[in-house]
Amino acid sequence: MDFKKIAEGFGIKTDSLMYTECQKGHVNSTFFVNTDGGDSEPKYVFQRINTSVFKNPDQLMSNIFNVTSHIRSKLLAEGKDEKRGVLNFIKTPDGKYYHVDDEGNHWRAYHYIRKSLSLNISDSTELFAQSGFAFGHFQNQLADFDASKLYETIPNFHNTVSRLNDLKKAINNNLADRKDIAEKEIGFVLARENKCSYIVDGIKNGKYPLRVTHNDTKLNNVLFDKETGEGLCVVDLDTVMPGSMLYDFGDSIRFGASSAVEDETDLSKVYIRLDMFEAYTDGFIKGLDGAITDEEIKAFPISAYIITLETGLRFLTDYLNGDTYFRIHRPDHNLDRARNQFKLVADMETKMDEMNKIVAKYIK
Ligand code: GN1
Ligand code: MG
Repeated sequence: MDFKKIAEGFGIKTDSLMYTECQKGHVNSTFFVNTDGGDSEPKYVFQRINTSVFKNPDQLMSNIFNVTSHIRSKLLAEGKDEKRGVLNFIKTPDGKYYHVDDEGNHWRAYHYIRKSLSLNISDSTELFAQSGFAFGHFQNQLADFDASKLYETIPNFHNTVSRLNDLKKAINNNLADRKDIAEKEIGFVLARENKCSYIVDGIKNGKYPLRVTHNDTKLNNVLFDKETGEGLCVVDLDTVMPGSMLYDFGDSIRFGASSAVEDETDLSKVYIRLDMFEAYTDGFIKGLDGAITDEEIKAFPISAYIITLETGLRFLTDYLNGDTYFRIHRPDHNLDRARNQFKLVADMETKMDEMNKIVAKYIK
């Protein structure tokens, strides 16, 4: 890939360009780009959009520009630093949201937020509470955003029932001939299929309101201030769509309240940390600043359970299909990830009462 040419695609002219690849995402490819020479911080982030997942880059980027400009105007009105509180995307010289290179790859670019860091795992309850605040606040900033302006970038993204149906299809098709290897994991999901409709039904019957949600609230999608540890900015806006806040809560817990990283293979190290669960609950509710109902709070524990089950069964589906969706770094990576998520699910089953007790403190 010719990064200098890609930079030029965004009107960035430079003699010295260095880049490193970020290893965190499973879908797009992300590169930190330095144009100053030497060993200073990166200046830009370039991302190659995975167009087999995000099939309509125009709609995807239109969402992102609309959402970020909405948040920017909020920050400006509050007198906050809009350079660090929201991602600033760069348009091409002819006003486009992305650049297509000679090989047909779609690229977007934004300014790197200086003195920031992102984490795959943290032991700190304070930091995790900060991430909860950041995601809650993000939702709050978008509470008056006109949802009809948003395209659905991936239909049925958190529809756990349709995810379950995809798994059933993958079991039937057995494309990669791995059904027998994953027999135990398949059985684990099928024994819990009646749980999958909980949030979907709650949305359908009006128990949980539709809100503009982030939908991919992993700890590593919040940037922290390197010096103060304050949650600065929410990133990875590809899946901002109308949904339930329960998706956002649940996904944060499955990732950040786990005692281990998502692909840890020593399952004895994988369990849900209740102190982290409590810290996130507190930060998230504070960030939402009242924009939440008691019914939603009540469903926090079950949402963590369902989103963990959903993510595990998505990894399992991809394993059965031959690893065509999530980027893998070793053979059986998706099976390892699925096993890890199912260990968390099983652990949450034993801790449901304690989680319910924690959230009960927040219900009026
Ligand atoms: C993917 O690309 P990344 O790492 O932000 C996935 C999420 C999953 C997550 C599991 C668009 O997120 O839904 O929860 O992997 N994103 C998409 O780590 O499918
Ligand atoms: Mg993502």
